[in-house]
Amino acid sequence: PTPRTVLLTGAAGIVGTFLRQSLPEYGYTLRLLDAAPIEDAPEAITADIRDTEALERALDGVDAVIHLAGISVEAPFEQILGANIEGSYRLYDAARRAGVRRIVYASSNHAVGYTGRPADGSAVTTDVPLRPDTYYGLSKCFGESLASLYADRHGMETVSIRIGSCFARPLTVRMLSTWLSPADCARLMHACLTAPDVHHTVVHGTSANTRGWMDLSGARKLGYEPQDDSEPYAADLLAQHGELSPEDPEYRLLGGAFTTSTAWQS
Ligand code: 15L
Repeated sequence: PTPRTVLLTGAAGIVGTFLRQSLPEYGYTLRLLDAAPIEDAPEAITADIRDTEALERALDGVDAVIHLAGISVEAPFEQILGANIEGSYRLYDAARRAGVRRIVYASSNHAVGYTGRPADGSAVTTDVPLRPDTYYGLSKCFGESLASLYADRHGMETVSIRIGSCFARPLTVRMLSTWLSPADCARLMHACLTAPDVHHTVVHGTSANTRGWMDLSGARKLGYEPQDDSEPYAADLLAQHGELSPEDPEYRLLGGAFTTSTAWQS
């Protein structure tokens, strides 16, 4: 059965804001939770993702969860540990106790950020070894494993999406390959919420980019049909920045500049 009421954690973030706008058109009623208040949604629950009482309230009567909450870039380990690792555990366990069947998790390309671009021009599949490029990426590996555990142990239906780059438009030359348009993000979430026979699965989340190298067959199997392509943005971005050199991590490695990020030292 199609879930009707969906809890969106991290509803104030970039992806959360896109989905707050797009998902109601698919017929969903959204419950919103974020650590930060949401100005145009006074009904949203403002709470830390580790606050189990707030999670119980947020999950009451919910059919499915889209779990976006957490730090979305590299940060010192202690911060990642709290918001992303403990936070995801608290969310999954509260969802289990509340009897929620399905969780769709915003994982990231950074769980496998050190994966190299295939020399033969083929696409990277979702069964490559985990190669996190940051503590942030490491927390996404944890989230995917948590989803696997809760599917095997508790029979929950879990989909982890290794999202490329979800912004209104691609912002860098690398993102011509990794872009997930806001409209395709909604299409993908809808597919992940409604696909039958889900146990635990990991899929990629990008648009149908001409320059893409993240294999979308898993997402397509769930019913995702991307409609957008970053190519119309290519001429402008290339005029501004030029083509990437093959030695540049932005070209060579899936995680791009995250592979050289030193934000964890701050
Ligand atoms: C991510 O996982 C980040 O949340 C986002 O800020 C982008 O940087 C994206 O990956 C990306 O790889 O472009």
